[in-house]
Amino acid sequence: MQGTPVNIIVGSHVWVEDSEVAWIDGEVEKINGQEVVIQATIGKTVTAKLSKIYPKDVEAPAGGVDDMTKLSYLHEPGVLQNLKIRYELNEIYTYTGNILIAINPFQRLPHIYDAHMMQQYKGAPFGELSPHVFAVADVAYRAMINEGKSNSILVSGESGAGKTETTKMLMRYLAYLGGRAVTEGRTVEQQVLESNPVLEAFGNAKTVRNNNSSRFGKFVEIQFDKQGRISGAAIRTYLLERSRVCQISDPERNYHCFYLLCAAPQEEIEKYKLGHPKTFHYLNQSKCFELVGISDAHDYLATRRAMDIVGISEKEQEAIFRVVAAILHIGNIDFTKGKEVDSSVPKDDKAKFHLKTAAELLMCDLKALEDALCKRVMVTPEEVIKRSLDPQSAVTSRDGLAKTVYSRLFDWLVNKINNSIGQDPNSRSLIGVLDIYGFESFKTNSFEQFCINFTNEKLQQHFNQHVFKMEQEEYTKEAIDWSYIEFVDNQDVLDLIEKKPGGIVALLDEACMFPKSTHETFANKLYQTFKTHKRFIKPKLSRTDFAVAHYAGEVLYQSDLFLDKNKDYVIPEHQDLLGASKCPFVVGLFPPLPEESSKSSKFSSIGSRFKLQLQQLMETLNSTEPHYIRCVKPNNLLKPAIFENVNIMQQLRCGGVLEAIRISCAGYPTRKPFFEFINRFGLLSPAALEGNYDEKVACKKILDSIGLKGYQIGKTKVFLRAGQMAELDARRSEVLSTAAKKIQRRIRTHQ
Ligand code: AOV
Ligand code: MG
Repeated sequence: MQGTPVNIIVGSHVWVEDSEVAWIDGEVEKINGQEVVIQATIGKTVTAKLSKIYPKDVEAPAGGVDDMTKLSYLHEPGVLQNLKIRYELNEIYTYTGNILIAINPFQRLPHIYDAHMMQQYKGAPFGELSPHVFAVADVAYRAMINEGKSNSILVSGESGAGKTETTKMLMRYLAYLGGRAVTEGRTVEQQVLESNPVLEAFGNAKTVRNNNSSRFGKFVEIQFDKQGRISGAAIRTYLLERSRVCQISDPERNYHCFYLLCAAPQEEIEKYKLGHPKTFHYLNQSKCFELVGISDAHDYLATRRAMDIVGISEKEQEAIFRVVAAILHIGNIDFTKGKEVDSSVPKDDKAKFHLKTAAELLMCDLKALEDALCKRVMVTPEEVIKRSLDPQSAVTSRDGLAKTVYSRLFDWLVNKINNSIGQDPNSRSLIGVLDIYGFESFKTNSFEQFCINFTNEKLQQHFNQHVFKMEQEEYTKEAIDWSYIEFVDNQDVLDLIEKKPGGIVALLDEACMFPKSTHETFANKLYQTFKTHKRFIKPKLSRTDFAVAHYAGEVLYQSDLFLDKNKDYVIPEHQDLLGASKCPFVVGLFPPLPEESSKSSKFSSIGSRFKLQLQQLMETLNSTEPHYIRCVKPNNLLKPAIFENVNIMQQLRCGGVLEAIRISCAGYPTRKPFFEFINRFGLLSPAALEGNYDEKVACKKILDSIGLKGYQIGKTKVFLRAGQMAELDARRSEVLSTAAKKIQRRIRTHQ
């Protein structure tokens, strides 16, 4: 960030770091060498190192500025203060150049998304109206129409920051711009919009961080025809969280659809033999069944309506919910030891009832279902034998079945929606909207966090390159030399993860293919291979954990489940069972495997497939003009009007906002139009303003008069290096105070 200000003097207004609230402001009282004593406005006296304090812009507008690049001092405390002032005024959007920062209001702000607003933003030049998601969508749309080039809008931020809400707003605005005036039946844009509630019902759940947390990543590609009307769409999804189907902890919930179905009209409850969510093992591991302010019964009907609109037939809907109900019943099949050694059987009548119901709903053979759960087929050279599973293994098998069925169901929905909306082969260009999980670092981090953080490294690289490019463009426009701006890339972390051969993903695949591997041998292999890698850390006290120094911070990963979670493997018994269902819908979820792979239990790697998906995503993004929206979660209580400084600072860091500012600081972070510059600093060199002066020449004279080096004069603005604004201000205060003293002296001599 901005270099150490050398021009701090007694009386300067400054920011000083504080462990609790990140930054506090105050006035310099004393300077002893490198030590500065500051009288903070909150009342206390603080002593800090000169290198740790930053100048405060006392002339900053009271309501903040709508673009960070308008700040006179571009540094962390300035950025934070600006966001805070604006948030208090319910101005949740702020630009940093072309990046939009959106702070979750956690309340419906009146009118900011209504039809009138949409109308106002339509075609308005960027930056003319207050910062808004509509403005970003509008720029993307105009750029697409005018240049015929595809655009993308990348929305990021941590869980609960508002990505999905932002995405929906963007889609609504694009549908408004690209919709047809006259509608007959279902329109493409309507279908695109209604895909959201359907995907949310099956892919979202309440978590500790967000009551409506998306448990998958999503890239929606909206296609437009020559007239700029929406003509097709494609939805790509990434890594649905499978484990949630069987395992949840208080106070979270499972996927919404389970609760919706339990609140369906009585007729359906009877048909699917359902009851209160608390009667199902997959739901009652948590005590949370209801969401405040949400009616599951209402949402069930709303989901059915949305399904109608996206083109899922009545019959298909019936099958979908039948499968959802079947999963709940599967979860209630408990096992106990059977007569033979290490075998298992349904525990009691209740377990038998659920087994029978599950078989009926999936329309498969009852005995075959029981066997698929409790037995494994062993093929030896002599014979085929059925081996029994102990109760513990039967439960694992059962949960495996539930997870597989659910994830297949989710994929089916995505496919169906895509087919039903349809792609436009003649589409001229598209706008892609990305709503993907932000950087995660929890107490325990597993394979999922690894993939998520890998995604974020990829996006971060894309972001850096873009920001860097934009900076260069601005310099070129003003005819400024930018040859000496450098920035540090995160390519080394990406190499560590995805390099082929030898990256972590490749080593994980190797471990998965080698039957004797365990997470210990895997971890050891990592330790050996990356002994000297700057981004890889072997923690001292662990034999299986490893840490990666990501751009947003270090994350410690627990390797225990990496091998298991990387294997995408449907147990052949499960495949055979459901492939033989009498319900065409269920069979459709389990299409027959190609001859070869069904014989051997060939492993397919989730990590490698995900890597490939990311590669494709990056290729798509690289062929578009990107726009960035960084969502910020102001507090962890999910409540309005609470602005937690330290928390927000951390997110700005992780989201690359500070990095963008850093890149900008590496060049010329402060830009002032000539007339503004002269207004503020003319008094430093009154001679420069004599007579009929040229603004450009005057600016140069002022700067030279105080011996500043390295600044540049553009076509319309002065470009200052980091810290130079502070230097100018310090000189200005000196001049002002000398002038004041002179006046006082004069008054005294006259008295
Ligand atoms: P996320 O998508 O970023 O989290 P959401 O978009 O689901 O977060 O937002 C979380 C909640 O914040 C929403 O349910 C709303 O209550 C509220 N919210 C967000 N944006 C707004 C807004 N512009 N106006 C009013 N309320 C808002 V996750 O999916 O968990 O990463 O996986
Ligand atoms: Mg979301």
